[in-house]
Parts: sequence; structure tokens; C-alpha cells
Amino acid sequence: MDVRDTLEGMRRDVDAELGQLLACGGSRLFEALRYAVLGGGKRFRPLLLLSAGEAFGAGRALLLPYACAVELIHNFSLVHDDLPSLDNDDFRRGKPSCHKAFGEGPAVLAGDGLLALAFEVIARAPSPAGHTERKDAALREIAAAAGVRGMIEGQWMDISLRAGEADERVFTDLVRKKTGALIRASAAAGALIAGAPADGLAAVERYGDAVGLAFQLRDDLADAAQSGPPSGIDAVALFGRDGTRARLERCVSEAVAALDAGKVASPELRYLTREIGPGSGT
Ligand code: GRG
Repeated sequence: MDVRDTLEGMRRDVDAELGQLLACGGSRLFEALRYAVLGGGKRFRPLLLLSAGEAFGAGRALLLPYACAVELIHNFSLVHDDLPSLDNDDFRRGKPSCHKAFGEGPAVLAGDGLLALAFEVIARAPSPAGHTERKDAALREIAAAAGVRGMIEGQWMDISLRAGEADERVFTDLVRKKTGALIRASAAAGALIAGAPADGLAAVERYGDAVGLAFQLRDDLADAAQSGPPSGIDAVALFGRDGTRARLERCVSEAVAALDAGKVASPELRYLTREIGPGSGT
């Protein structure tokens, strides 16, 4: 099967599963949850998780709950990030952001609900047969990425630092936490559930690290092309467009090199890396 067809199939499976998870409730709360999650989004993190897991032999059905959990966590972060007290964005995925559609208090609760639901989904997910330790390891990875030494700390740094206060080291640390941690954890969790050998897991982790940084560099380049001067800590403000593109290229090469070095045979992971590379619309 063509790699794009495989990824499209994964995307459909993730969307169907997310639809099921959010179907059970006719209340306004569930309407807000469905609004925030369904009908948009590239599903990049679930695709990483499924691709990494399948590269090491795990079945789609076993991986899907974990893939949905990382997407729910990602959507929590978007709903909260858009709030007036954080980024104050009126639009997300081409429609009014959750707080614009439902109000600020409801959006806070919808975000909280998505985060809690993610961990409920993992708690209910089956462990790989005879290997509860694999589920424990994936859970640790995802929880750490979402938490106070991962995404939350990164976002904390983002709102605490003023534009001129970050050099490259601080920028990289912030991005590894805010954006990179969940991306890295998604790839790693797939490999962990599949029981990848240590060198395969290390390769996937290095890959996830590089892709996480690349993802933010690409997002900052896209923002610079669309809008005016950035409000927070931003790659283009720090390195310029060419400097940002050069760093993006380096990250993409590092990601592919990690897969090569670890002999990770995954056309999907390679394709996803190319998708965020400098040649793809930046
Ligand atoms: C915990 C409130 C809180 C925030 C965490 C991840 C994050 C910090 C905020 C998201 C805002 C943002 C624009 C981050 C930069 C890169 C990024 C994560 C972009 C959006 O992710 P995509 O492109 O979105 O995967 P889709 O819509 O495709 O799911």
C-alpha cells in the first residue's frame, strides 16, 4: 500500500475512535468536547504513535487508545492555549476557538475534561498480552510529556519570558518541553507498547526529539509568513527566516539519520518527517 494511503487509513481509524470516545453524552459539555476535537487537525501525534508502534510489530487495535490519548492531550493544550489569559486566539482550525463558541469558563472545563479523559482512556486500554510493563512505560512517557516537566513547564516558560530574554539554549529548552515533549512521547509510546528493543527505542526517541523541534521551527516559519511580528518567544525573531530554515533542515536530517542508524523500517515516519521539512510550504 502507498504510504499516503496507510497514513490516511490511520487518520480515519483515529477519527472513528475519537468519535466513539466522545459520543456518549448529549450534554452541552460533550458538544464542546466534540467541537474541540472532531472535524479538524492533522492527527500528527497519533500518526507518529501508530507508525512507530506498527514499525515494531504492534497491531493497530492495541495502539489506538494510546494514539487517541495523545490527541486528546494535544487538544486540551490547544483549547487552553487559545484562552484570553494565554494566547487569546479567536480562531482554531478555521473556526471560532472553543472559548469563542462556548464561553471562557466552559472552555476551561472542556480542556480539563480532555486531559482527564486521555488518562481514563489509557487506564482502560488493554496491555500488550503478558506485558503490563509496556503499558506502564508508555503511560509514564505520556504523563511526563504532558506534565510539569514537559508541556506545562514549557508553556510556563513561554508566558514568563519576554521576547529578548531567550537565547538559542533557552529557546531550545522551551520548545523541547512545550511542543517537543508530546511529539517525542507519542513516537516513544508506540515503540514501547510494541516492545521495541533498546536500540530501536533509543532511535525513535532521538527521532521524536528532532521532529519535535522541527515542528515548532516550521510553525514559527508559517506564522512569520502569515502574520506580523510574533508575540512570544519565536524562532524567526531569534534566528531570522534563513537561520530558522537552516535549523529546520538540520532537525529533519537528524530525524532521518536517527531512523537510519537504528534501522527503523518505517516509510510512514520518514514521510511524516518530510511533511514538516523546509520544502513543504515554508
Ligand atoms: C498546556 C495551555 C497549554 C499549552 C501547551 C502545545 C502548546 C503548549 C500550545 C499549542 C499552541 C501552539 C501554536 C504551539 C506550537 C506548535 C503547535 C503545537 C501547533 C499546533 O499543532 P498542530 O499543527 O495542530 O499539530 P492540529 O490542528 O493539526 O492538531
